[in-house]
Amino acid sequence: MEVTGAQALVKSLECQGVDIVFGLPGGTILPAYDPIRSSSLRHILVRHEQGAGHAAEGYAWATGRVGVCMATSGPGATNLVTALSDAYMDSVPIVAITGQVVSHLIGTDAFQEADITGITLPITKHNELVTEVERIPAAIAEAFHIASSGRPGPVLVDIPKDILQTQGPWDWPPTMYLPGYKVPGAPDASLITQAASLIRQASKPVLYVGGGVIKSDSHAAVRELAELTQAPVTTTLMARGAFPDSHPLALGMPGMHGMYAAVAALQESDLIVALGARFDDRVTGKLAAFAPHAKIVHIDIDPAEIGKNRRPDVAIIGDLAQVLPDLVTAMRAEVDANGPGDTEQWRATTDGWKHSFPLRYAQQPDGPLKPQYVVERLSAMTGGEAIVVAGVGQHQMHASQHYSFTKPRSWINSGGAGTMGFAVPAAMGAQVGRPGELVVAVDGDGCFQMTAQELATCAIEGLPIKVLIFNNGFLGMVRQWQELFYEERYSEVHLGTSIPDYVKLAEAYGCAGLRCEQPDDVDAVLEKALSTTDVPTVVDFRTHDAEGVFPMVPAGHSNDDIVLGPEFTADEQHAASRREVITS
Ligand SMILES: Cc1ncc(C[n+]2csc(CCOP(=O)(O)OP(=O)(O)O)c2C)c(N)n1
Repeated sequence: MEVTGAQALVKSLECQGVDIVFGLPGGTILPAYDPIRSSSLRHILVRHEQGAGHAAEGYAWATGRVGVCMATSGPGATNLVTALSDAYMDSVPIVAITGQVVSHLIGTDAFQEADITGITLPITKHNELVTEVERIPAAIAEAFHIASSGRPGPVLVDIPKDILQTQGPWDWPPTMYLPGYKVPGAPDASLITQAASLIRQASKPVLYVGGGVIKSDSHAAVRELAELTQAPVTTTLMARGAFPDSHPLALGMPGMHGMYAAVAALQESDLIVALGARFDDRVTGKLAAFAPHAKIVHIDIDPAEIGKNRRPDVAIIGDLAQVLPDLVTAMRAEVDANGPGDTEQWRATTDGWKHSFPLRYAQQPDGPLKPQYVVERLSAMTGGEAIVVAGVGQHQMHASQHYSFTKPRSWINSGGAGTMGFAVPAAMGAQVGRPGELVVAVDGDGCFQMTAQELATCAIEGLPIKVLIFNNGFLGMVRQWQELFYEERYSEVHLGTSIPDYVKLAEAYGCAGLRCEQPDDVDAVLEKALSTTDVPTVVDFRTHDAEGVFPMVPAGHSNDDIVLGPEFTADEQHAASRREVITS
């Protein structure tokens, strides 16, 4: 059977099981938009291609499936770049399809020409400029295979307009030809035994759980391993929700704005078991001073991560979904043969740190309204059951710290790239992927203004996301750094709280708009927002403009230099610096 390239593209997407595409058409991708009309695909017309990219990411984070976005050539394609780079940093499986100028004009500076495969080469797992119509089915099949297998990531397929218009054969499934692409196979059993033996012998083990645990859906095995070994567990910014925060073994998030107990436990540990984590600088602080006494077991699907930042003692390359059940079995055998490891003393210490140096902030009854309080109320009122999506900045850290996560795929954020503007479109994508569930974006006033136009998309498409703007009138996180490291010389961080009027803006976009200024009103406003399901809702929370995020390890410093923050006394800080436990 002969079809046009455009038809082959759309049929390939259908055969691939795609039902949602986020996109915005233009000249070169136009041929593909015609068969979309009569296809089974639901196309969501965004207001900006960056929104399509982040929506595809949000969809992928929330569902575990590949998110798809589509754009025209030139500026349409370059508007996807930020989202592709974001997806690359956070290993999010998305496929981007872009139109390209007609083949004979490539390289002539034609109208809306951009070398998008060149531009995105370093920020995609793979990309391809399709040069023959016959390639389309295989190019799409390969794109989905590469995006979703091994360490997931973004793939871009660029198709010139004439190729979309040319007739070619239709055949599915196509033969994939990926001679250079290898996904790790079964893990080495002897290494798993070695890891189990190290874990049993350790007296201060810590499970360092990264985003790979969520991606491989291995949270249940992590819990088994933790309970079997009685090792405390830290969940990185990428892994929030992989282990319930209410679990007695949970230490919370490590790193620059991590819980004191998580940071201290890694520093003092004699064995760190890194699971789908990458020893990112925001976790390790000054690398040379990170966890100086710890042996490392590093399990990751990407061989490039092994030894990249910290040399492991045992390295296991493989899919956590395969490795972890084997490790749990080996651990049981180890415990049966040699008895359980002894972590009692260690547990007492880490529990002591948790109780001595918790998150602390002061909400006065008459205000100003603290962002931490809003997150805590959100957490309590949703029972940790919402899908929380964050922007980038102080609000992101407050959300990650103060929301008590109960399950995986309930936290979606831009971890590696730190992309302001991520929250609204990513929440949109999450809502598309999990209709009927409660999706709440916690956003900053700065971030929100970068992609707020997708509220129109949400309103029109019937996607009742809730957007909680933490309106402190500042680019708060930058303000905090200027306060701490530039002697309070504030430079270009003041946004002001009243322009735009977020309530009116919400209404203009067909959403409900609410405002909350006082702590006493938080519950009622949240209640109203959470129960509004016919339209998206935006809440303008007027939050304290000078609130900082603590604890904090200053960038480039050792994690030993962790600062508890202004709510702690000098004596408490002193005790924390010496890793004491306060008993009174
Ligand atoms: C696209 C982009 N530009 C700049 C930055 C640098 N940056 C990081 S956090 C931040 C401030 C964010 O302000 P806001 O959204 O109001 O959140 P807040 O920190 O006040 O909670 C900035 C400018 C970034 N991460 N992303």
